[in-house]
Amino acid sequence: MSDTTPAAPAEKLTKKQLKADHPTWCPACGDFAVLASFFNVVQKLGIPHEKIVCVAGIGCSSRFPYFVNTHGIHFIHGRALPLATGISLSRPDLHVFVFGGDGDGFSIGGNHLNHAARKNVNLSYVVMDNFVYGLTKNQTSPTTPIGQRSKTDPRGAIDQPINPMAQLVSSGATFIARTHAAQVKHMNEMFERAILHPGFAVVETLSECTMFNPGSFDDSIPRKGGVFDLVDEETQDLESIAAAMDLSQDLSPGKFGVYYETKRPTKNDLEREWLSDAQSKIGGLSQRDLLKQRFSSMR
Ligand SMILES: Cc1ncc(C[n+]2csc(CCOP(=O)(O)OP(=O)(O)O)c2C)c(N)n1
Ligand code: SF4
Ligand SMILES: [Mg+2]
Repeated sequence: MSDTTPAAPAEKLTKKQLKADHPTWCPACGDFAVLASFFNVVQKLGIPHEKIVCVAGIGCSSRFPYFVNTHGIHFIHGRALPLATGISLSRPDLHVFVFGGDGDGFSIGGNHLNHAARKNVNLSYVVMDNFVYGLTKNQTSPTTPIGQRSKTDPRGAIDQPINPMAQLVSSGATFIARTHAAQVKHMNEMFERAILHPGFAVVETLSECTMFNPGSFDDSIPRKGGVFDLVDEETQDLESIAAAMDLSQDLSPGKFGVYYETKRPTKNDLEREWLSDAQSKIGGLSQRDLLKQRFSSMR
């Protein structure tokens, strides 16, 4: 949650104002629903238009910033989080969103994910997980199930996939939820809670790649014979890492909802505190001079 969320804007933001280019995703790609949900929730919360920043790496899902009319950056594959961290720390008045895929977030960007999460950088991160590299036309991703065929594993994936929820729980993120692009109401609710959370909030969103992995998430779509099983927040201890880890052990299709939610000082707050403390001790140096002094002491 940024310092300005959910400040009431002077005028209600419309979808027309938020929309940019027509998305170039394939027909029925799950990412369309994620985009629609983003529009809904941002409008509902009344985040001021000029305070929204969308950052992404590379991938079909990472094309997100092109399709929204906000500040935005389409950055290097796997590097959206470090860039977004800099934006969040230097401009606490902005609400920073990061969008990307399973490859961008858990493969090439996996290490950045761990560090942005443990530092509790104030931002909202949506991983659109389709169990495949979509943009590069069907390679095995870190979440591809064993046995699933792709161009890199024509006889079926042989490597143990990562468990995204277990990885997120162990990363130190302070808000972790799981949703499904075909369950719009639930996805809206998860995004809204993530946006309102102060700190590193991540929503793992199953988003079907209709081109290279059709039907992949049918087992959690009731109208296709699946089960959409929700986390029972009456009985689940949302502040327990152990309970969240337990939940994450079975993701086939597993539970949907908030796995973990806690309050911990953000890096933004801690750094701001450190800076003003240092400034008052050293006699009103600017942040830039303070930084220069730090660097020269390291020579
Ligand atoms: C440094 C670097 N390595 C590899 C690539 C090629 N590449 C582009 S997108 C991508 C994977 C995309 O998969 P994912 O993040 O799951 O997004 P999706 O397309 O499935 O939404 C890869 C390997 C690249 N652009 N840059
Ligand atoms: S290739 Fe897959 S992920 Fe990419 S736009 Fe098409 S359906 Fe969506
Ligand atoms: Mg993918």
